[in-house]
Amino acid sequence: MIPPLALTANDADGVALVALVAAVVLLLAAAGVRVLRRNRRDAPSADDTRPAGQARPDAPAGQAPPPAAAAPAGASAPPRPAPSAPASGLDEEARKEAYRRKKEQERLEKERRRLEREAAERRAGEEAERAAAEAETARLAEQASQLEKAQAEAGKTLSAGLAKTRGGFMARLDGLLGSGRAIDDTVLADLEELLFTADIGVKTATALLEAVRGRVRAKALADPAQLRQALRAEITRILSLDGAAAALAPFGPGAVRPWVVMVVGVNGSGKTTTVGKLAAKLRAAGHSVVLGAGDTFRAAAGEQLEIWAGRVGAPVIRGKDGSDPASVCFEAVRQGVALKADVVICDTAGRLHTKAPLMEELKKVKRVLGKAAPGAPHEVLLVLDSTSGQNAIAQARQFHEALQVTGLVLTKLDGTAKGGVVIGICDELRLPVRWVGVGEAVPDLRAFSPDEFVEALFE
Ligand SMILES: Nc1nc2c(ncn2[C@@H]2O[C@H](COP(=O)(O)OP(=O)(O)OP(=O)(O)O)[C@@H](O)[C@H]2O)c(=O)[nH]1
Ligand SMILES: [Mg+2]
Repeated sequence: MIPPLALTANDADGVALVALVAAVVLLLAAAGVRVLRRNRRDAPSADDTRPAGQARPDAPAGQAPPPAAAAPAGASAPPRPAPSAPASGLDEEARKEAYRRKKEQERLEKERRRLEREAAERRAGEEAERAAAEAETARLAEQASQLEKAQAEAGKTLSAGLAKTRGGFMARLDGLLGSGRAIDDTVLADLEELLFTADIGVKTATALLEAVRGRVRAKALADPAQLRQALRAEITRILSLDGAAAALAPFGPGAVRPWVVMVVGVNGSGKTTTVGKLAAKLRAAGHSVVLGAGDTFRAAAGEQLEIWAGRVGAPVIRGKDGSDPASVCFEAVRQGVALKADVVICDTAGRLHTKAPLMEELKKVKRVLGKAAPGAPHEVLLVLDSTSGQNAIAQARQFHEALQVTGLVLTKLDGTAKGGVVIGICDELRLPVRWVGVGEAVPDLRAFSPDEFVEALFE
């Protein structure tokens, strides 16, 4: 049973003490709650980027933010997050910085590419300029070499080849006729002396003199220019054999196949060289050619012809040194027939024409050629060295007597002032000059044209 409540004085003091302690505890608890609340309010939320201590913009003015929800009872407290506002600000700054850096890198990359492109364009431009300069240099070099080649192919002009003759006989003639003298007997006497020493031969010199003398006496030639013109016309007439068909006929194969050419002349006149040059010209004109090394007398002659044959692409028939030249030439024609060649050219030995055995040997070659092919040889070419002057006329007469020469080749005109010999030979022998040699190269063998020759002589 509970006793009735009756307090003594001591009891009253005890109660008052307990009440005081309770009041202090309550006050302390209230103060603790307030501190806790303030702490909660001051702690920024994860998405709050405001600076610490600043009120949320959506919070009513003067109102403290609501306290965070209390953690469920019994749950362990989550790790306290790092203050979120400074971390977020740093990320943003880092992102902006990264963006700025990326942009800067892009700009630098773009700049680098632009510089690279410009450098490449500059290099390409320089390269193109260099290539153009090189192409131009090459073009000029090619042009120069073409010109050189064309000049070499064209060979010496006839005018260049006759320079020495012009400087001799023609210079003296011009000296005589260019002095402004009236044409009288003294001039004719000087002209006579000049013609007789001009390697054209006495007979031809006399004929030329007589042709102008009559006209001077008839007063048909009044001045030196007219006399010069009259001489020129007379020389042209002699060189063209008065237009004889043989003089005008072109050199080369006609209807006959193979067309056989026998080349004769004294030693060293230029026979083998002429055979080689002719073969080159005929080959260039599209003819097939067979060569016969009919000079079995001189050891090196066969090799010399072989070199030409190799150069022009023609077969060459050779015999042993000292073997019968007629049988070598016969074999050459036989080969020409078998190969259906257009032309057979036979070289021959060139001992002195005064030696009877040479002429007999050549006559035999000619006879044998006729047995190898009907009508052969179709051309007997006499090669004369123009430097031998008057001697060439004597040689021509003897060769013609023995072999019935059909055409002449005057070689080495480039090396002599005695080019006038051509006039004498044509006049005395009435044989057509087929070719003239004005140098050692193939193009230096030039087809003879009376007009061209006289033009080059009188220019
Ligand atoms: N300058 C010049 N030299 C020439 C000409 N024709 C030939 N020659 C030279 O004359 C020399 C003799 O020529 P060849 O062809 O060997 O004379 P060849 O008549 O065959 O001589 P042999 O076989 O010994 O009888 C060579 O050095 C030739 O290059 C010419 O028109 N002008
Ligand atoms: Mg020879």
